Formats: sequence, structure tokens, C-alpha cells
Amino acid sequence: MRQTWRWFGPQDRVSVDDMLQAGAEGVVTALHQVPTGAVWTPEDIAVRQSDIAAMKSGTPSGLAWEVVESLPVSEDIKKQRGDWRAHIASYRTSLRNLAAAGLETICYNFMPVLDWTRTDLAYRLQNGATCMRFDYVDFAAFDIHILGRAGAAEDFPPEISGEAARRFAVMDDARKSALSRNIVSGLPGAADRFTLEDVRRHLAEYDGISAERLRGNFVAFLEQIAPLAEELGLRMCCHPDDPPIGLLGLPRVMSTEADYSAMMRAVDLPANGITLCSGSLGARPDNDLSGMMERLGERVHFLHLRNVHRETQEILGSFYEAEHLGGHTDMVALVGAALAEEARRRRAGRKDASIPFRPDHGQDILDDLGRGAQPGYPAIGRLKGLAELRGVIAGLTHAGAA
Ligand code: DNO
Repeated sequence: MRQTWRWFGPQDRVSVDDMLQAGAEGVVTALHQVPTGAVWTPEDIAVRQSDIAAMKSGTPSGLAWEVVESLPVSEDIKKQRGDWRAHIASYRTSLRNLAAAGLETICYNFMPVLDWTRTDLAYRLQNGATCMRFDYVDFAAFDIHILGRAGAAEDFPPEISGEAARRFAVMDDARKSALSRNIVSGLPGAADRFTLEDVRRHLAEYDGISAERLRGNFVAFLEQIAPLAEELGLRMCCHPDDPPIGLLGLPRVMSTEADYSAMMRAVDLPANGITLCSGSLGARPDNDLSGMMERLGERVHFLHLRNVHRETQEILGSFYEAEHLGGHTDMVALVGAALAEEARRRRAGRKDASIPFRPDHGQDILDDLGRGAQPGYPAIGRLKGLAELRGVIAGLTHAGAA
């Protein structure tokens, strides 16, 4: 398993030197500065590659850009409105440019409006560490009482709406604005530029777009992209919905094994693949992560290894991001299933036998507290996750392992 590390570019407070010392073998990044829908030019790609190649001192880092996360799909493509055809043309050009630069693995998602969604970005655990959390009641309070979305109250079970009303009644203004800020952090683009009005406008544009229709638009996108990716030797891998449930009345179509199977079958090419994110999918108790790895593993081109502690047994519920080997996902079983898939690939002579994974998210611990890295992406919390995962891999692959 290839040990990779997400980096947000030169402005990331976790540097190339940091990731090297954490033990990363390869880098996951994107041209975050390029607006969604525009072409990623060979020049911009080359600059990012050279940023990665050097340490602070100028010494070669020995690291390379190995996975793109993400080449974002525009809202126009998801809705098939406005400039969607031009955006697909740009997407295809970007793929050609990435392939020419030696990139092979391209992660993206097809979540409308919101990407990942949390109610707390720094939820304090008992030991003083902080992590990201999704509190379903807080989310309902936001949706029903702050955003004031029509029909929102009916979208939640009555006990959740009731609890949300009680909680909202005693929420002070500071908490109300922090909650709104946290929730819109997952919006594409710079989170702090989004107002509640922007969110309402985005949501309104999905009026009349059912899950069925979104699936159709997704297949249309894949039909334009996957054959080209195949021809270019690229592996596209779709990230799941995070959390894997409908939010704000928006359709979400990549939340379960059945969703993935349907999309894989709809455009049945190896290049049409999966980012198996154990943290996103693991927020639902009915997603069997190691089973998904066994059954869909052939198409898993990238792994996000992360764990969540679910606070309820319901499909719709609260959770927080646990340590990598804590939480409800059996991480050892999942890594075991990934290693078994790699063995199958080696036997089949596949050149992508080593699957890239990254320690996804991490709790803020020790000097992370106060460094102000991207939410979910601290240096030491991720280093700890990577070290633990590396220990699992070493244990499972040791010649003497049972
Ligand atoms: C969150 C990430 C996601 C992911 C995109 C992929 O931390 O895992 O934002 O990068 O959904 O397109």
C-alpha cells in the first residue's frame, strides 16, 4: 500500500519537510487556486510538481505528486445547466494535461453544493485533543431555524426536530454564527465568502433535480470522461458523499455500496473507479467497509483511511472523527481486505497493484493545537494515524504473521 499525504500547496501550514518526516512516500494535491470549470494548464501543473520536489533548504525531497485530489466537477456539470458543456471540455483538457505530466490517479466527487459537512471543526475530546464532529441535532437547528429552509422540519424525525427547536431557543449569537460558518466550510470555493443567501441560492438551483436526475447527469459526465481516462491510462476515483445521507434537501447519489455498484456498471470501465473513504462511508452503520473492499476492490484506485465514532445506531445520526484505530470501523479488517486486493492484482499482473492510501484527517494533538492547519489536516494527528496504519500493514504482511 502506497503511503501518501494530502498537501494543500505552498500556503499549507504543514510543509513538504513535515510530510517527509511523517513518512509520506507520495503526495496528494490539487491546483486549489484554479477556479472550478477552468483548464489546469501544463505550466500550473509543472509549478506544483516542482513545489513538491524540494525541501525548505532546496534539497530534493524525493517526493512526487501521485494523486490528484480533487479535479472538481462544476455545479453546472452536476446540474447540466449553463456552461456545463464547456466545463466538460475543460475537464477533458485538464485530464490530458495531467496525463502528459505523469499523473495517473484522479479523485473527484459528485456531491451537489456541499462537499464534506460538519457542525464542529474543533470538538474537544476528554484528553484535550480536538476533532471534527457532525451533530445531527445542531445540523437540524441550522437547517430549520437559521437557514429557514422551507419544508426542512419535515425532513427530520420528529424527535430530532423537537430537540433542535429546544437547542436553538437557547443558542447564543456566537454559536449560531460559528455553526453556520462550520457547515458552509464544505462549500466549494472559499468558505468564508459564502453567506446564508448564497447557500439558499445554490439550493434553489437544485429545485426539480431529483436523485434520479442527478444520477443521469453523473452517468452523462462519466460517459464523456471515463473512456478518455482509459485511453490516457488514468484512473478516475469518485469520493463518497460525506456524510453519506441527504442534506438540506439535496439529492446525494454516492452514499452506499449499491450507489457505487450502479455507477460502476453504468460505465463499465476500469478507469471509472472508487475512492473508498472509510470515514465518509463509515458514518452509516449499514455500510460494510471491508466487504465493500472485497466486492468492489477491483475498482478501488485510492483509499482514505479514517475512523468515526457513531453516537447512534440510526443511519441518520451524530458522529465524531475518532483516532484511526478507534471508532466503529474495523480498520484492521479493512487494511487486510486492501492487502488481499493488492495480492489479487499482483497475481493478475496489474501495474496498479500498490493502492495509494492516505491517513485521512487526524485529530489535533500536541503542537497541532494552535498551528491552524486546514480543518482535519493537522501534521501530528495525521502522522499518528499514518504510523498506526503502517503498524497494521507491517503486522499483517510480516512473514511470521498468522
Ligand atoms: C475532506 C475530503 C473531501 C474530498 C473531496 C474529493 O476532507 O476528503 O473534501 O477531498 O470530496 O473530491
